[in-house]
Amino acid sequence: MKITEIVLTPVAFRDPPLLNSAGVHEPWALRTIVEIHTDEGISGVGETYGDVAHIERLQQVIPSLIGLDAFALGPMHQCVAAALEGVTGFDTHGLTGKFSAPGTIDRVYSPFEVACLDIQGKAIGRPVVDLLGGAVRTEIPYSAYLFYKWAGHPTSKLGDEQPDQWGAALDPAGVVAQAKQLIDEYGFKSIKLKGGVFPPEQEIEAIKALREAFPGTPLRLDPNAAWTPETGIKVAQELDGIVEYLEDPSPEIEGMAEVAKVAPMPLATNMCVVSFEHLAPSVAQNAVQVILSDHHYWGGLTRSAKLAAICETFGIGLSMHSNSHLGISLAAMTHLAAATPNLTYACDTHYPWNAADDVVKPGVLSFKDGSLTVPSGPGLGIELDRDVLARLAENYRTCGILKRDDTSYMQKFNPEYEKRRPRW
Ligand code: GKR
Ligand code: MG
Repeated sequence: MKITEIVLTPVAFRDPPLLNSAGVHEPWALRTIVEIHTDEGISGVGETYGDVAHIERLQQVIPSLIGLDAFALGPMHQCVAAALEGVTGFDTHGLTGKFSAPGTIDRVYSPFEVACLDIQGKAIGRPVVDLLGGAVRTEIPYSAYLFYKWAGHPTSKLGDEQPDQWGAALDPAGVVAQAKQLIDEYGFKSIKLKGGVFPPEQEIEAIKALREAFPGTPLRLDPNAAWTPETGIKVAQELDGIVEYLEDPSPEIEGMAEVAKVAPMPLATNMCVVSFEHLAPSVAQNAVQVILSDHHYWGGLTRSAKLAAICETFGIGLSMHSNSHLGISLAAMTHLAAATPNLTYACDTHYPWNAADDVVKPGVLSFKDGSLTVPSGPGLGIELDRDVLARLAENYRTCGILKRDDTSYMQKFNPEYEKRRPRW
């Protein structure tokens, strides 16, 4: 089954003003929808980042993929590597770690791999989860992903924003109210708070308020490396017995290792271990005890399964990371989670923040009790909504954003703001 055509459609969708240690989300989030067509009339879809540098890399490899067999994933990875030869790594929109050349290859390869798995599943009439070894679970739990946020996007200055459907969350009461809203709507049974926005004492208070409001619900805090190891150790001690893991308290493998020596809970990361070459130094220093996998940069679903095997070998826990995304990614994450026995934590998802603009036709991806049922249709089991895709492609053409830049957007309203990691 030969690949005859690959179509990239960059899209932009509405995004609320979510705060993090690099600034604040802009009004539009970017993604790229990848469609692969074959000579047998079967097509598949994938979803990946929408930053312009990434789109250029995708374009650069497409000519070498035309004519490949849609089942030939190994050769496809080699073709991507060859097409990117000489390309050095680049940062991925400021929040996750630095990508070396091997990491960049996996990141570019991923959406093509997912689209081919969609094709393979359709060709044999089986869901993608069956291509990954079969479902060890059919209900996939996700966590309520809370963010400090402004009431809405400012129009000209901070303070003049029109509240969106979630309103502001800038203190413990606002964070608890947001958790209630998300849990009422989706039924989530775990909670993650994105931190690194306010001084650590305030974020500890927010976590304690969540603990009081939701006794027994697993909690996590992720400041995206906003703290020095010294601060990370203090926060870890304060949150002993309160969080199931502490995510990326401090920068780099060395910083995490320093915190891990003392922290009473496991440390998790999606920042300092982001490609296969980071695993050996991290294991050697026992820097992290949980890795947040993410098929968008670990090389698709099949290479994420390899990561899972390595984690199992070294006794490292496995969770799942997310960025602003649409339903194609959510479907792929759900198939992967269903096939990964040692993925024992509820997965992260930004989906509730962006669900109103999904390119996937409604029905298949609906949360019940905080979980998604793995789609049972062939391939990813989802269908693209062409009208929405056209609308989001038009947004991309007119929104004027070419790469995610949370820091510059924050500086528009707060010119003194500087991105600093660690900050406290
Ligand atoms: O969307 O602001 C955000 C998050 O901070 C995201 O960019 C992170 O990559 O969710 C991510 C994380 O867990 O670090
Ligand atoms: Mg994180």
